[in-house]
Amino acid sequence: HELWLRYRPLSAAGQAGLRAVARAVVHGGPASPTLRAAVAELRRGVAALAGREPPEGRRLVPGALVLATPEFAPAGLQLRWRDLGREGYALRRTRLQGREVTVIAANTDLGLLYGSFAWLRAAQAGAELRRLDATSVPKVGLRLLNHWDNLDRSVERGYAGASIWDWWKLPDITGPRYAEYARANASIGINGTVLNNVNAKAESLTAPFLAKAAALADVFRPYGLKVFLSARFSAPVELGGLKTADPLDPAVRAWWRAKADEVYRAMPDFGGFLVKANSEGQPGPQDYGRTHADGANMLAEALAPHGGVVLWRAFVYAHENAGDRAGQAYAEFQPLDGRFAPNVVVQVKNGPIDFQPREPFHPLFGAMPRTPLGLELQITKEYLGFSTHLAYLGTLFEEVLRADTGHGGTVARVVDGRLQGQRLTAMAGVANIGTDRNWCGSQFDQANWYAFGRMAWDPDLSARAVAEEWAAQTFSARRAARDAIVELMMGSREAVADTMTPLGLHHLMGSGHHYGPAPWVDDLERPDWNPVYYHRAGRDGIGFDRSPTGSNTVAQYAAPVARLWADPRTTPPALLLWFHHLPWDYRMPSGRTLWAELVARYDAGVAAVDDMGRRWAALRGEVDGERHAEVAAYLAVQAKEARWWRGACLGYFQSASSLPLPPGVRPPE
Ligand code: GCW
Repeated sequence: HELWLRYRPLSAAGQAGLRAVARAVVHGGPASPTLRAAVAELRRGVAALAGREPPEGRRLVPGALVLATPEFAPAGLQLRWRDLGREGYALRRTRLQGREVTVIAANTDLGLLYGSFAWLRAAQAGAELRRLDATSVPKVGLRLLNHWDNLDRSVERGYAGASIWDWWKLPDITGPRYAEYARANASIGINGTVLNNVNAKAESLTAPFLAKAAALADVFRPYGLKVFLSARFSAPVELGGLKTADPLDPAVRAWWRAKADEVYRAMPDFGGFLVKANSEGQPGPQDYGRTHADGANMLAEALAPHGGVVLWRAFVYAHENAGDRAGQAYAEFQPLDGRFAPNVVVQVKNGPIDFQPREPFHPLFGAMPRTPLGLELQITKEYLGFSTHLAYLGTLFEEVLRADTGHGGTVARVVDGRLQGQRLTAMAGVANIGTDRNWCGSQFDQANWYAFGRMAWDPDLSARAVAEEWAAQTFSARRAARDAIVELMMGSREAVADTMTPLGLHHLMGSGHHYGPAPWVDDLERPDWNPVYYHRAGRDGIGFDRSPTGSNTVAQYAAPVARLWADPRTTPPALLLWFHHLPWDYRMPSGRTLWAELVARYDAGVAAVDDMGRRWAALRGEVDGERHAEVAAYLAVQAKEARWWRGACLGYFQSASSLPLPPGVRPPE
């Protein structure tokens, strides 16, 4: 339960090397709580890694770790402070006043804390600490966890126990766990957290709950973690007794202004509101004939005097707008480009449907150049086998961040603001954290929290580099073992995509819970909840036609992308059935028919999961027995369920295609 902050002892040589560069932790004091956290982390980390705790001091002794800010910069230190911004840091081995020291430098104490964690990371990665010269500044401003935690401590799409927010005992009892949570977030650069579910209850904005949130904010503050809240759009009616929540109504606007003032009295550094409006039955401005911009701007006006932001979600769909669900967010939001107040971020899920094992990137990225667009990723694995299946999501995050939008740059460049000159930038990850002893429901799910934080700080980090860091800190710094774990992680998400929804299929999961196969379901109250709506399998073929002959939502992409994906011949096989409805005998690039390819992909999924099990078994002895056994047990479940998926999907699709299984393929058990 120490997550990636285990600080296991280094080898004897490593320990000697580390001691030599960490003889003391030197700072200028008087120490703020944040600086105290940095000093404590360095001392604790070195003590555990090197077996000796460095003393804290003020004198520049040889081999010191020096925490420097512009106010406390040892004579002789030359740095381009301005380049470090508010949260960045520099790590530099240098000679100061005739002594070899390591400087961790930043403009703020929070930068020092981030730098301290980075230095400890480098120490564990076996970096050459005597030649350190690195600078890092976060590329994205708001790096947020979104908890879908309810006030009764249930967690929507949470698979790691109950909510860690013990609302009943707050605000008086804050326990050690909240500080551990904040510390873990700081270690990977996460600087904000939305405490409650986007399917929000108005109660979360009442005085008693604000006091509870404020108690958490007090614990989080030293770690640079700001509190945000999900706001229910109709709160003025539910809490304020108003007749309407119309965003253009002066009384409604006044209510929100007063509410914002109250929130900031409780939490002077409150981050802002996250809002899900007019989506899946949630109230919103469209209930009053207004637009998303009208709603967001009203809240923005209330928060602006305090420096708060509105994160307004673009995850909207309603079955009244019959047609292709994948096109609704673009249709509602793109025309509003340029109409949002400057402190509004439109928060867009990575893909146009809903956190599937694979989706194309969302067509809004790049298409709203005058609006800050935040990227919302899901860390919790709602559609990827909950916490029982192993799927490292770093590769999924990397795939969307590196996707070329066709608007002149990648999704990463839109999100970090560089492509379109945005200064307000955000990445959000739907948290997978709960009361389970391992925090996340499984050992490997911790990697997804880790990867989200690291890639929000730097969207250009590779999934592999992040997996290497995580595996070394979490399991083993021994190169061979680490690499074997990384290999297993790198293929794991593809294995899940093949197991469940290969070739661009999507939303075949059991209704409601989203676990396990249910491609046959066709009787839910909303057509766009039925798997049959998405796969459209029949005698004639399979897939959702989003090309010009179908819903044509492919046209929402920039021309270079739309042109490629409008034609099955130039659509990557991994997205083929997302954009096209094709006959079963369609010839794939592999030379197989589509039907044979589908069978081959489901087989590949099973084989990959079996292979993960074998690779993990070979690591026995490299990983402590308890965690080894736990992961092995989970992988056995996954192997069983990969067969369940293959059998159910191929059996069902065969009933639709009426084709025999391709020669040489055994019927699924
Ligand atoms: O599809 C969904 C999930 C819902 C979730 C929604 C959303 C919070 O199944 O549980 O609600 O996405 O993102 O708003």
